[in-house]
Amino acid sequence: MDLEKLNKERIYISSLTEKDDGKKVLVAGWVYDSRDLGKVRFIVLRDISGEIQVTGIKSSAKEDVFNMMKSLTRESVIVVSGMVKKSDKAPRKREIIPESIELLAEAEQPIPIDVSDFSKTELPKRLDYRFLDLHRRKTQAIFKIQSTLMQAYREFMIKEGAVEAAFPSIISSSSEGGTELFEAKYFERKAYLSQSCQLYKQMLACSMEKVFTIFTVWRAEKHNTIRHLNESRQLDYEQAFANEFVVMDVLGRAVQYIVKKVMEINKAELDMLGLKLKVPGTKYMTFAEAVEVMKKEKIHVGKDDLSGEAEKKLGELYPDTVVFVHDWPLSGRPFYIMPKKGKKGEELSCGFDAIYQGMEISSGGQRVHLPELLIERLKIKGLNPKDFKAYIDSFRYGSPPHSGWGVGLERLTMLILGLDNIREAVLFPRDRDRLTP
Ligand code: AMO
Repeated sequence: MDLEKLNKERIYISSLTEKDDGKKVLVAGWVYDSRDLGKVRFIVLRDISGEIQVTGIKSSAKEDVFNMMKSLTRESVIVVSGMVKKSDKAPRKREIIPESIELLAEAEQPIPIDVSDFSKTELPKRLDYRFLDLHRRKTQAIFKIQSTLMQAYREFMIKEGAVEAAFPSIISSSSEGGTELFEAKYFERKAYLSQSCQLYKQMLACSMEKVFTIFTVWRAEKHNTIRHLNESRQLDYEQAFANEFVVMDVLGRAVQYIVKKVMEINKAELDMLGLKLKVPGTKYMTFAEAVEVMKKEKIHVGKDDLSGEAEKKLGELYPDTVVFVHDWPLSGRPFYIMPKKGKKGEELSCGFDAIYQGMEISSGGQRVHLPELLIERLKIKGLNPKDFKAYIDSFRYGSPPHSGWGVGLERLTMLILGLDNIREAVLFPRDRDRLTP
């Protein structure tokens, strides 16, 4: 097959309309299904845009074409040249009467997983064969939507006047505190895979003011849950001259913009997944207020953390809402979050969490931009300020107050689409047990 010719002449199935009836077209894709009724043979051809029936009639078809229609295996890749014919019985109200069929790649049988719309293959097996699982229209729908989500995030941020940034993934010390770092050998030295671009986005915001990125992070946490990955992507934002309330507002609008774009662009994919979305509202509450709500609901919360159960309850009480919980106790927040005093002198922080559809999608806050305070906060958290010298020193020569947040891309995809496992929202998951494909 001349692939350049194919690219020039090929028509995507979803674009076939009345105007094509009676015309000769070239289509290419995968054999989704086939049926042999003796004198008539059908193939359902699927490309990335949709499906169409290809109908071969023994009495009028070329013999080699009619014979070939019987031998094609499911998921084989073919190019069909033929006439578009109006047909009330066919799913798209039209079918293609083939003049030639070329086999580009034969799919071996049996196919290891069911890729039909009615597939009951369990998630772990689907992930073992993710390349094949991506033949499924439902799987494709999820990742088409995720693509819109990333594109919408970029669009929103550019409209906000933010600059897109690319940060290093190999780092010399922790950026989030804690121990969940993957080690990497860096020549004679020990290095780590980045847990977050936190320190770099802060340094950059102190000159470029508004910065964003889509950044891959690695967390060596051993838990194996439906909402954690060991490698995930974050939508990060950082803004100078801003406190946590300024960036919570940006985050609320970003999520609204993203959901709206998905609703506009991905109507077909949302239909395929049987979903109706709503643009979320926003709600603000302090940590103390959230605790009061949970007391009434008899749900346990930690002294400086909300439990998964509490997040779930907030999702039930405020559906389709981004709930911002702010004014957290300082003890539960990372070293880089700015402290503040509560009304009764209690040690609070300028940190926040955003909860959407019952799960945390983001955390963030105002940062410590004062070197001496940063050293103090690092020590309190049991970290060695020497390991953070370059970071601390970056704030010595004119660094404005600044704030930001990070949203998990897969978490957000999972919650917008109501998926029951985060692995559904990542092409090739990395979790405690999975390193391939
Ligand atoms: P945090 O660690 O809370 O904050 O992460 C931000 C968001 O990223 C997602 N996320 C994860 N998703 C899947 N698997 C994981 N293991 C995982 N860990 C986090 C969640 C979470 O809300 N640097 C700060 C952000 C900031 O302050 O700017 C940070 O990384 O959706």
